[in-house]
Amino acid sequence: MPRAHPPSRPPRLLLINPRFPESFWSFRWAVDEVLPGKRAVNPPLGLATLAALCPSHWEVEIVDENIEPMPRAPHADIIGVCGMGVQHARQAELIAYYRKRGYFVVAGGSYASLCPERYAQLADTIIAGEAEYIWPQFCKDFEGGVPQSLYRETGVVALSDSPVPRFDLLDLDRYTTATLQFSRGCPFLCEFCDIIVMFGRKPRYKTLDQVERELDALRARNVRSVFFVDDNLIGNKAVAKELLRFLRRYQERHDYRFDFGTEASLNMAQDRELLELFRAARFTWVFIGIESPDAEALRHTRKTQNTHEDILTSVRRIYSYGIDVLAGFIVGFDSDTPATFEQQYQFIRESGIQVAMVGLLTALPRTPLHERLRREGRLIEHAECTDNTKIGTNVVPKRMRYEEMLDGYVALYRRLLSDRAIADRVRNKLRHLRRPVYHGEYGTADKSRIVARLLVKGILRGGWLRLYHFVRSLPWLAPGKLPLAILDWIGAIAMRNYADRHLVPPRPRDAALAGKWFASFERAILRYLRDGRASAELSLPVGASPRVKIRFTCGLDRAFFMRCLPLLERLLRRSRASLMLVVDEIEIPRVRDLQRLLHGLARYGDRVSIEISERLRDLVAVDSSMFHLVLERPRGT
Ligand code: B12
Ligand code: SF4
Repeated sequence: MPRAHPPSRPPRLLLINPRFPESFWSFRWAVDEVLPGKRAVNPPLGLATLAALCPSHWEVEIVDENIEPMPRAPHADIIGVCGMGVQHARQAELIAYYRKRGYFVVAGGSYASLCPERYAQLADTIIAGEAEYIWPQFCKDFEGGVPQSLYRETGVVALSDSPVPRFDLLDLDRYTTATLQFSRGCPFLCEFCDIIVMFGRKPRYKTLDQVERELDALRARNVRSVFFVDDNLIGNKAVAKELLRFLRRYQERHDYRFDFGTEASLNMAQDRELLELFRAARFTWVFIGIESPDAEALRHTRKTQNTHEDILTSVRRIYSYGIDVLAGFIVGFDSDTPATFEQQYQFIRESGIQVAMVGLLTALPRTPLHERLRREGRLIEHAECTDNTKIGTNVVPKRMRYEEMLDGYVALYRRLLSDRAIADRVRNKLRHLRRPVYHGEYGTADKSRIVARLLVKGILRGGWLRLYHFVRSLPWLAPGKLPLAILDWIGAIAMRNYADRHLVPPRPRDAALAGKWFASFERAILRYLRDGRASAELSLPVGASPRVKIRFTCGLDRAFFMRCLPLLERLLRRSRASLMLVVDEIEIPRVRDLQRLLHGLARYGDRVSIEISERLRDLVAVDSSMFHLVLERPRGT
């Protein structure tokens, strides 16, 4: 298809959500091992909204690479790829791949909105900002054969103009929770926040009619759990109360069909009417940016809304309405010292907050924090800063050394995710959380399956000590609280599992183990190595886990693949090594053997990259939602 020319039939648009690198928010262990039939936490709501903004005669499809493979040669004229900062590398890879194959490629989403200049060399068109007005303009221009390279929203989008997202294009059964957005923007002034840069400080709202239509659409798709992805649902309390009253009536009419959750600021705790309404509408949890128990740090970062009352008192008041609290915490504020870690630990433990997302202070582009740190010479210009829960940031702390901050951060997580601390938090929460709104959104059969999996794969695998802490944390005399305790353990073990794999320095024993393993691997496939049918390399980079690269070429037989599988599996099971498989040339009958090999390695997919020659790409099916399927090296990255 010629780029930028109008097709003779209605355009076909494919929208792609690139694979996320794993983070705490992936809750990988819970999704893979415990929750029946799920592949990811939330669907790409931005893409479903964009799909609804297309002219009605356009054919639109959505592919979420977090639950299904990316298509190699889709029937599409335009490909739109979204992305947060954490997805940028994969987003860029996908854009380059599709562009090279002649598709017209558009980039959009959170990161393109915040820094469109990073896409200038990558995409044919960039959509920067909310898409409600600029996307229809692009569609018109595309059909007219004159698409521009950049569409930037500079005005204010009225959310009453936002359509009901095309939920029908999403496979909602594969996600733990569906999403819906009521408002954008937040009235507060937190110095590090990019939300107010992107969406402004005057919250904008959809109408209740729109919310009703979206809920009806979700109900029609059998959804039970809904996350209101507002930046701050109570940005305007009067409007929030109206919404909650509406939701209460909606739930009454529909037999309390939904469990809701949302993000809100801590000042919700000081309004009892609001809390009562949250409870009545059946909000089971709320995510709050607490950031720090230290008032000085909060004042410095201009988060003064958290300083009106003792934070523990606020959290416990929310609990007293039966609503669970998930929270974000930050270390690295200007007033933070090495003593801050202990203070954060004690606060999180006492508050009983189980899903405590602790992140390092990160300066996102265009935020006031970014400007200030640059002025002060405390910005590490090219440091990776798209995931604040990784070990590393672009901020130079003021009252501790950078390394001290990283060490303290990792140690804080290790303490929080010990079996004892998990159990202490369950108990500390349930002591104050009376009459929980949450009863578990699954049916009886699924509930038993979930508990059985948690016990076998999570609790017993953790040994006797974990079993002991699990048992002592359960509310034996208050069975109504049991589902929440179970949910907390699932979330905590998922976070622990992530931390065990990602928040640890490379283990010297991995290098030793990989060295030994490699020698025996070479022996096992010696004859293939000798005549050049395969090659294998081991690298032991300083400060990183071992890497093994295997190249397959012509002349391999089935025995080779059968020999490789148990050996590779052993390497991945016993160490944190990563594996790169390069498939240059293999004969057609060997494709099935390769496929079997991949099937056997799927459970370690997050550490396995696969590069396949152009000729074989259409013959070997690689599920890019499981493995990292290497595409083109993108231009400009
Ligand atoms: C829901 C949400 C999540 C969910 C679900 C994510 C998902 N699958 O989509 C969860 C909780 C899993 C999540 C996790 C994370 N998140 Co988040 N998340 C959000 C939140 C609150 C809402 C996003 C949303 O659905 N909005 C509703 C839709 C309708 O709006 P939209 O996405 O902005 O889309 C509009 C336009 O951008 C455009 N558009 C969207 N896509 C596309 C694509 C194309 C081709 C085009 C043309 C246009 C277009 O059209 C839409 C309509 O106007 C935002 C905050 C926010 N307000 O954006 C943060 C946000 C996107 N998350 C963020 C971050 C950092 C993360 C994490 C990295 C946090 C962490 N440290 O772990 C993780 C990483 C993800 C992971 N590993 O799973 C940042 C991203 C920063 C950035 N600019 O890149 C945000 C902006 C929050 C913040 N304060 O900074 N997140
Ligand atoms: S309360 Fe949250 S969304 Fe609002 S400005 Fe602060 S960090 Fe941003």
